[in-house]
Amino acid sequence: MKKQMVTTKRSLTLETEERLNQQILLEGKSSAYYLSMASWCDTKGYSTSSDFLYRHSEEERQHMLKLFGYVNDAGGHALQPEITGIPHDFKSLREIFELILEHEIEVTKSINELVDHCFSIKDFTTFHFLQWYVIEQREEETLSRRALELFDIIGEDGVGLWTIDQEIGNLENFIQKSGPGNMDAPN
Ligand code: OFO
Repeated sequence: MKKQMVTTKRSLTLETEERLNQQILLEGKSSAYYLSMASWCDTKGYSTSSDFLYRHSEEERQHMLKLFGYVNDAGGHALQPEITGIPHDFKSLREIFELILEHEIEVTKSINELVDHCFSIKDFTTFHFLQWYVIEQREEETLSRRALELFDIIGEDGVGLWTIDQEIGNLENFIQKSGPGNMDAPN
């Protein structure tokens, strides 16, 4: 039997609900991925990167919960995602930030497709809700790009890796202060 697209009691379509649940899965994966990376850094003595990634993992969980709230408030059902296949071993600190950038680009694509879908079916409420994620993705990509630049600028020899690890701790401040897309930034 064909699924009803819009119930009489809500405007969120079943397709949009399904897509939002896919995004929930992706945010949950981000959280698990960064938690695994944080733990790896912890065992290797990269304590600043580890703290940064533990915080980042928690932020991703909040991104997921924000979607839970939206879907359920809109009359849908947010589903606890099944998360598997998270790696536990990494080659280097640099590889971690390369993987983060790659992953965040995937997340950006997914958000863009979701936004595009909402626009095409004139679901402007969800479209509006998703703008927060659009801005967030720009910041997340910038953050990982800045992290990778540290490896090129500082170099990994001698105390290089130690210095890079320290500098990773300052990245969030840098993004908050200097991001031109930071809508909350004072003029
Ligand atoms: Fe949720 O921003 Fe990264 O994945």
